[in-house]
Amino acid sequence: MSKLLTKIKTTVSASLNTLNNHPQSRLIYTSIFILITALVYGLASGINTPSQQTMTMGSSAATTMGKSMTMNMGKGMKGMHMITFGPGDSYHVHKKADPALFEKVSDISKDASDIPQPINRTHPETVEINLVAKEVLADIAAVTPFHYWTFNGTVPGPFIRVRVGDTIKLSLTNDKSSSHDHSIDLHAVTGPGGGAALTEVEPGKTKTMQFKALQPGLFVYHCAAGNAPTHIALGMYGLILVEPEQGLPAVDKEFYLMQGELYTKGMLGDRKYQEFDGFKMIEERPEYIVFNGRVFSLVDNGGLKAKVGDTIRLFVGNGGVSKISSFHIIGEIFDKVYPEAAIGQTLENVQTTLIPNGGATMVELKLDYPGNYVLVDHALTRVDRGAWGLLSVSGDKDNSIYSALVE
Ligand SMILES: [Cu+2]
Repeated sequence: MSKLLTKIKTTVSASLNTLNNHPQSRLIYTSIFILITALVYGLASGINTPSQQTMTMGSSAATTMGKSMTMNMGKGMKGMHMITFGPGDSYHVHKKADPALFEKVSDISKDASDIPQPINRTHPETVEINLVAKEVLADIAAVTPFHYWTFNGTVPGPFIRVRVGDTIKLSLTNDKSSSHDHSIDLHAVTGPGGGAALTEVEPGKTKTMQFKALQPGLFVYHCAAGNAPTHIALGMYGLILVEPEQGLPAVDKEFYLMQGELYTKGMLGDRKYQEFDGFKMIEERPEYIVFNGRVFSLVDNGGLKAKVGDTIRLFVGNGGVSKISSFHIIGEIFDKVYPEAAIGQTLENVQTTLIPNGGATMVELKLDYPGNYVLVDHALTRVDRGAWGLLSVSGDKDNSIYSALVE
């Protein structure tokens, strides 16, 4: 490489000697020399050992920050893996999956009312749960299809309801159309990995595990196949309620919602197919922050509906993978909060409650006044990214509670 540079320098110097009396031409030749030298050094630094190459990724996140991502392309490795320092598989780029290969789902969002009935029995039982890991194509927003990875075709996955002391036999089938292995880690499990290693399953196969629900609470479950945050960010999460022995207090209605983030190559609002952006994910810069999988999932037909006098309970989880939710209902106060969904001591008269990533909360409230109440993550710019829904309450107004004063 140094011989090449010497030759270039000699050639340029010879040319400069003949142009001694032409300062403008000298300037041009000097500029050309600097440019060629920079190019040669650039090429030289790109030639590394076969096991490692430095690549500038096409991600807007990476290029905006002027970074280059070092990718391990070692012999025998599948695809390209980002060099990271976690215990599991790092974020990696596979050959692009063709979106046309996956089933198109008209609505990715889980119905917030789709919750099993409270458990009435007073003794533990063995409960069988069957889940399907299914990759689908669905809209994040109008004309914005995305390749979601799900449990049972919705985000979040099914609400699972068992009782403390129950033995759960859980089967996870990975749909044969899947592009990846999948698994399930339930935070209700006591045992290393929460079930992940026992259930990691290839496309077209089923694995079954058994666990005992030792403690009551409302727990997140999620896929933990590598790279786990990728599988979660693509939609593989849900909630499992382990009821205490005496059950939860009776309410008129229960609802199920989960906040989650979507990391897309395009910007918020881009109306075309969106590829997943793992670099935005590792930088914790989601484009969309939503409830139940997509924008407007809890609005119009998907909105929560109740009437004045009802007592309601909301099971609210946070799939994340990065943002803590500051859950709030505009114009309401939570009568009771089970902080972090712990079943034990509750808080009363709470305005906003935190939901950690991979965590949940339960809130209860009696509805006293009709109208539309907006559910939000009170980090309010997230509302513009989709993090809101509606609780519509029908019934008669009590002006002593809330009314305009005419002057
Ligand atoms: Cu998965």
